[in-house]
Amino acid sequence: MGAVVATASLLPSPGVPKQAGRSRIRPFRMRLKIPPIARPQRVTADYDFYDVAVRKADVEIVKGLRTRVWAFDGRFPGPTFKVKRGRQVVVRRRNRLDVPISTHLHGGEVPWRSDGHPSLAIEPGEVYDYVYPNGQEAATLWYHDHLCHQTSRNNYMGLSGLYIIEDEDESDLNLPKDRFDIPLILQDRDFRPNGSLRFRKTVDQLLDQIYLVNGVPMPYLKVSARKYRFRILNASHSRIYRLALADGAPLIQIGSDQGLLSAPFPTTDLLIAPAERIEVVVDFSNYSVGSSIVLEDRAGTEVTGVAKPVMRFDVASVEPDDSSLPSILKPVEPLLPGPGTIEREFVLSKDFDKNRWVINGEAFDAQRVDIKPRLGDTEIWTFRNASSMAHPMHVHLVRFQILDRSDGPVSPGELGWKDTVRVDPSASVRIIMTLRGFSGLYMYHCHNLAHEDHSMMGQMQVLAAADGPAYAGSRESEPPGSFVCNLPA
Ligand SMILES: [Cu+2]
Repeated sequence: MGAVVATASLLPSPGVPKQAGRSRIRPFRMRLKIPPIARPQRVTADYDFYDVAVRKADVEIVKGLRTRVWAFDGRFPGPTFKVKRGRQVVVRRRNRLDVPISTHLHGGEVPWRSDGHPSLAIEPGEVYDYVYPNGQEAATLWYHDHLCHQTSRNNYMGLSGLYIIEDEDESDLNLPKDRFDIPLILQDRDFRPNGSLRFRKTVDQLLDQIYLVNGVPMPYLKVSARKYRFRILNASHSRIYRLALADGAPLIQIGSDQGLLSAPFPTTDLLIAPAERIEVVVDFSNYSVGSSIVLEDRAGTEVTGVAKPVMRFDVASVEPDDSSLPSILKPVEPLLPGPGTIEREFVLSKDFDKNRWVINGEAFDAQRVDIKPRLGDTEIWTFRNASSMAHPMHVHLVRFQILDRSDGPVSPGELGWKDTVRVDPSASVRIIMTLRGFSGLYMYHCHNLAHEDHSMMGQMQVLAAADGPAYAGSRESEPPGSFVCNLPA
């Protein structure tokens, strides 16, 4: 069965069957779409209320074909939430699909019952209200499906979108905003000749050759000769991109997973693993109207010798630019270990006998609590990769800083607050965090979705602080024994 892919010269894809028939997907034929901003259905004194149907929809991804997706509000990707720090939000999600779902707010400091626990499924026909306090600093978060053992499929089918928290510290900086502040959601996909998504179940990785940005294959974007802010999210299953502008111009990184860096970091080489976010400013004022700049993926070029196009910026006009790029963004105070710092080690490996991925030898079990960190405590976690694949490790609830990598220095672009960290093959990474927010059941796991499903995930029961609830909304969770996490038939 031949997939609908572009010509081999444009998209080198060793091992992938050539298309049977006319190529429908070529780079730079379709315009970048911007996901719509979600609108609250009701605004009360205490919170904004959103009502979102999760349903099937037929959308045009490949020109001239309809693709059936599972989508928030029928959108692929889902609508972008733009919320203010300190303003509580309730999102009601109505499951109109034929399968259970569970929605995680990735990077969100939220009560555990709103965290999308893989066992807290919304069954078909059911409704669930997620409460998002938005007490944290400005950051580009995202929401996506987190259903037990089906996260990979549910995400592939379309269940993800952006969730942006804004605050005054950030808006005071006068970075490029509004139509000059653009999300770029990266996903790779494959399609059957009829346009349907070609999901495959796998334990190791799912890499596809068609790059989508905001659900459009290798699009173009008309820009003005001025500064832009791009919020890049890697929402792919397994793919790690190495992004660069083809002409070697700098991408100026200003933020990572959990908000702004201390200072801008100009680079020509942006490594972004699944679930990570990188924010950049690109200044097109050095280009004349009529010029084009390709954003490309240089991962694997050592082998193929050919970079793959991601999208193209077409400089189409000149516009005034009153935005700023300050040399100091937002100081990130380093977290320091103290006498009471707790240390934990997580060995990441494959259990070849059972053909699954494990943490400290254990596959995920919803009935088992793996660790019990306490609110207010500072902890250092070592992720030791005892395998030959990279693992982007994500910790729910907390934000952390990267202390060191065994295989080289920590990039300046990784020195901000993070919630996901790439752990390279056979290497170790140490992270440091202070538990804050809410007590309850939260997950930590690999964000290669094939690994997450099979079954590189652990469960932590975050305990209330020793001197009582330190944060509003804190409460002990119910014991995990009340959960089921059925393996799919
Ligand atoms: Cu992994």
